[in-house]
Amino acid sequence: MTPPDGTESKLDDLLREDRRFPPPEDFRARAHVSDESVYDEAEEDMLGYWARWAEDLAWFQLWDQVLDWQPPHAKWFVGGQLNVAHNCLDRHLHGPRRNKAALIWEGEPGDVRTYTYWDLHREVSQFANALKGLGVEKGDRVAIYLPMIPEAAIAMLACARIGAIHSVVFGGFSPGSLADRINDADARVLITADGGYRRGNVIPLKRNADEALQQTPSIEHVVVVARGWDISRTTQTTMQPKRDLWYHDLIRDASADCPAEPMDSEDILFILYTSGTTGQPKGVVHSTGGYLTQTYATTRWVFDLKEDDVYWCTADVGWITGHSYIVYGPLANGATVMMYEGAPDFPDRGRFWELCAKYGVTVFYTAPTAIRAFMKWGEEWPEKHDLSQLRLLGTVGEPINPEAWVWYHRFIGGERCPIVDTWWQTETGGIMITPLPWVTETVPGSATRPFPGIQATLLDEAGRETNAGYLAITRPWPSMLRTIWGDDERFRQTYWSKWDEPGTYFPGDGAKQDENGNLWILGRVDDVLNVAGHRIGTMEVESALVDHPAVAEAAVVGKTHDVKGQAIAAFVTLRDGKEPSDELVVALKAHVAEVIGAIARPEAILFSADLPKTRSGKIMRRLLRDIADGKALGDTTTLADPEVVARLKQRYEEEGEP
Ligand code: 7RM
Repeated sequence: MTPPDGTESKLDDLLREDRRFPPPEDFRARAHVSDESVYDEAEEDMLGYWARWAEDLAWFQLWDQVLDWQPPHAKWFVGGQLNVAHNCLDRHLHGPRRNKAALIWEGEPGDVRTYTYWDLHREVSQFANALKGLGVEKGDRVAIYLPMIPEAAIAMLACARIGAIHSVVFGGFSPGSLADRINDADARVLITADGGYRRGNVIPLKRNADEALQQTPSIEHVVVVARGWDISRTTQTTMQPKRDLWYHDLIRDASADCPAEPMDSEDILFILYTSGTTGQPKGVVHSTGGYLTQTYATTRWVFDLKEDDVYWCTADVGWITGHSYIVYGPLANGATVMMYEGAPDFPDRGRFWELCAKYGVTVFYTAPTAIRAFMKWGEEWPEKHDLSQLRLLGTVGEPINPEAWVWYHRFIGGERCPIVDTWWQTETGGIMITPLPWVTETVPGSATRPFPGIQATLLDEAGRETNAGYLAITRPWPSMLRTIWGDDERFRQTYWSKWDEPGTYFPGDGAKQDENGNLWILGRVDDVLNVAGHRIGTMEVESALVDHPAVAEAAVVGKTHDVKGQAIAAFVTLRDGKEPSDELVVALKAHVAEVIGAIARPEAILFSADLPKTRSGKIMRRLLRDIADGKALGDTTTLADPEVVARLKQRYEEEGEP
């Protein structure tokens, strides 16, 4: 295998990690379950085990068959009927939970809204009726481009209620990226807002959407949420008569009586686009019964959520973590979910800890990149606030370095909170590899072992088991992706064709297993970058660069970054007659941000008259990564022109980061 750059030495450091953290006794004593036998029970009867989880949900019609597995296509709970919104809301209205806070939301400027389960059910039902009024029917696609406001969850649940398929597009994506996603899914309605707050600024979402809407013929209506009382004025929001409608106008007139549509277990719940190894993001398709079963189960066991917990996942709803662990998993559990709109350092670097103290957050789930930023800002920020309510911490999105883990444990968790390092992907829908905080002895940097019922192993190129190689999932799981929207062939090729053995899923990550059986996920082995926990395809950035009139060719690689994990470095060959300049560096960075979104803005751009290529014309990314990281050059004998690299490397060292 080709391990991601630097993983060998990184791994040696990791495996020297010998600190062990057994589950605290009091935590174990109060957990839903505390018995290790759950692993064996799941192994003995995998289908019975998942069926027992599914039985916790409310079904309109029970399934006839737990699993129909025709690799790579799986159907879970075949013949069953249920509705996700019904499970997340209606089910909780009959007992004391009806008056419990489902959602506690704080905007960046400090405005607060709390929705009980009753409130949330009412507003979701009203909005569901409003969508119906706009002609949205079961199976139609609805694009959602919203900031982190309650309406994001409401819109998702409203779609689920009527059987419309939502496609949430992260608010940081550009108009072009939004348009691509709308067009790929052929969405009829777009739900957006006049703006959203980020680090004291207003992101003009409707203005971006208007730009996207120039090239999205399928959109019939745009629903606009008025985020703040003066945002529309500052962002100069304009409404196109008939097409554009204010959310509050629709809600005002809508009935709160909207029966939940009975959905087939395999009906599609949502599409979520994610970066792959080509320039085109993939529309990952998730269905209903299996997805809800696994997100429900993992939320319950990994976060051990109880009635009195206040649970906060800091992800954005535009990512899978927001779908599964802000909205569906926690609400299916009847939990109280905290949601925050803005940046962690606004108005100061203590904002997250202030929020934890203010709302008494007990379970906190974030990303390693955020933890590394907190570390850098210093422990004086968390120390200013009372974090004594916290009882469990989680991380997701990228490998966590042991230093960050230990810092998180000490300064956020007060050395009393277990940490769950959860490995999973957009494609897996739910958590796959994770400690169970009530039984697992954790090791900083290791996601430990598969969740009960999940089977993962490490394989080499030839498909032989190994203790260092590619991560592989060797059995179907309920929340697995069902296909790529409109491209089942790509689904087969990308995930199910790496090895001959049918039904072996290739996630694209490298991993090692230590002598205790703990898994250490090392990161991507394909051309996908992980920048601050966001997946970005090198090809996407390359296409955006080549789209600029001055650029002939571009090669993009990840460069080690102490906070973001990886940063984007681009090697660019200019067209004849174009000269390298500082202005062009600035212009190219801005161009990429404009084409894809700010998350894809390269950190470093280096001009080069030529790029290192193999004799067959493939760009040698490994060498470019070495150069970007300032490492010694690897083997260059397969290069067409070894001189190219030597010159590039010398220049990079002389000029440093432009
Ligand atoms: C949930 C999410 C998926 C990729 C995945 C990995 C990396 C995620 C961990 C991790 C090491 C972890 N979905 N990744 N979690 N690597 N340890 N606990 O992040 O689709 O956006 O990204 O993220 O490389 O393939 S995602």
